[in-house]
Amino acid sequence: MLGNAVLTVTAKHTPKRLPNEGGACYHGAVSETFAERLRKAQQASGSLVCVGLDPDPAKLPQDLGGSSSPLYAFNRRIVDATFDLAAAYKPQIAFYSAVGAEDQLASSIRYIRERAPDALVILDAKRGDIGNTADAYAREAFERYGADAVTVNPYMGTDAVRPFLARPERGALLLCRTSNSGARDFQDLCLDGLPLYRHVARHAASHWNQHGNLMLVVGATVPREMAELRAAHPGVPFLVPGIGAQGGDLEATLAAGLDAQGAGLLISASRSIIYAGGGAPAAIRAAAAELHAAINRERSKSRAA
Ligand code: OMP
Repeated sequence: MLGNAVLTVTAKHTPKRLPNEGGACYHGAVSETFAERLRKAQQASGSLVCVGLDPDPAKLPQDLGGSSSPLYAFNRRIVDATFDLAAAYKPQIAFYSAVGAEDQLASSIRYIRERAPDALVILDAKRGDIGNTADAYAREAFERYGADAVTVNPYMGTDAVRPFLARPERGALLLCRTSNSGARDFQDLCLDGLPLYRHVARHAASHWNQHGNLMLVVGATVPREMAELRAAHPGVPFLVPGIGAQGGDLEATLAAGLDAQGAGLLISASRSIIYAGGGAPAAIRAAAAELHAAINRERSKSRAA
């Protein structure tokens, strides 16, 4: 029973393979690839923490109520409190566009560049549309906002992801097995003996990763699925949301997802860090420091084992 849901089905097939050149092509030499940027961000900070910048206007710290740019002011506070603890920041675009605050998103990204120049900026926008629209979305993420990477929904296939992968110095983070409860509705469906999310990972790794600039999004709420994905794709880095407010198991996540070098993950948390102690700077820092320390304890154990 579909109720009033609308399913959109198109008649055309998308090409099976990603051409070497195409879509929003990268022109010229690359000074640093996305894979190198990721490694550098993790090494410079000694951290796998990604701080999610999801500022809900209804939950802003009271002392920022009088600011003319409250989202930006809050993000500055978060970045000041965490700049030496985070390998990445991940603003979720909806929190800005919903209130017409794209300018505050752009200012926040500029501030991250000043305060934490090695940290990655991941624009969480979960894009994915036909080729020319996807191309515009890629320009929005990489040119308008200057993000290092963007989250992408691969459901529409090759032409929908191609523009996000065409620049070797920028990354595409593909939704694979997401953290939410509804993920099982489709992502876990079995097809030719494998769940759909394993097909996404396999196709992405074998057809879409020519520039090594792809990560898979795998939730901390599903460590068993993460372990399967790590075994099948030992060299692909994962973005891992679901720690903190969603109740993901950090220890199980690290056991499942760390790669042979004790890295290969960005562990993302938003609400549990930014609203700690009502958004007081010391509490934000303490929450990020606790996550950072807990991750690094497990990494040391895994290296010693
Ligand atoms: P917290 O639950 O507050 O840590 O926020 C999680 C953030 O990660 C939100 O911005 C979500 O949109 C995002 N997210 C998930 O929660 N689950 C996923 O599977 C994927 C994402 C994402 O792509 O970032």
